[in-house]
Amino acid sequence: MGVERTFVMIKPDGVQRGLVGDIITRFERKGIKIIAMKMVSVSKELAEKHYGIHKGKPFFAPTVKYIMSSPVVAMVLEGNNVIGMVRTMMGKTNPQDARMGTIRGDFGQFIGRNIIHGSDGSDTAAFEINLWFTAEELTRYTRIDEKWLSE
Ligand code: IDP
Ligand code: MG
Repeated sequence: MGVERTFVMIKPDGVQRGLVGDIITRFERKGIKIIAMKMVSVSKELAEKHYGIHKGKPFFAPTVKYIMSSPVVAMVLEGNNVIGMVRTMMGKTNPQDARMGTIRGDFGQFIGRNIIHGSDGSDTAAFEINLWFTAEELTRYTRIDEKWLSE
């Protein structure tokens, strides 16, 4: 709990299918703050580092290829308990198992095309934010609705 940061990536299928606006709108309306955002054409080196934890698994190479297949939107989100909240908003890894109302549940059909990535814990969030962004790219500001979000 407390204020956290998480790394989120709208994957190539999310960009190609025109879902960027809808996905970002969900985070904005939840009151989650975007502190960094950019489009990235992902290199093999970056893709393999990002998915390094899955090296050796059968889906490693296809997932690296998928993430390099078209630009992605990379962002850093900040807020209370934001790591878990984003995972809840994303839904389960396999869109077939993800509940309706979640991003993967509403928009996806296949585990290998599941639209969005979000860090799964505080250690991976720190690793991924550092991998994708420089310190200068992380902005600091107060949203005007912040005082209305908490008791
Ligand atoms: P997560 O994205 O929900 O954290 P992970 O198990 O960390 O799920 O897997 C990372 C990514 O690898 C998934 O989001 C998906 O793109 C891909 N992936 C995982 N398992 C499979 C699979 O069985 N087939 C195809 N792709 C998979
Ligand atoms: Mg994961």
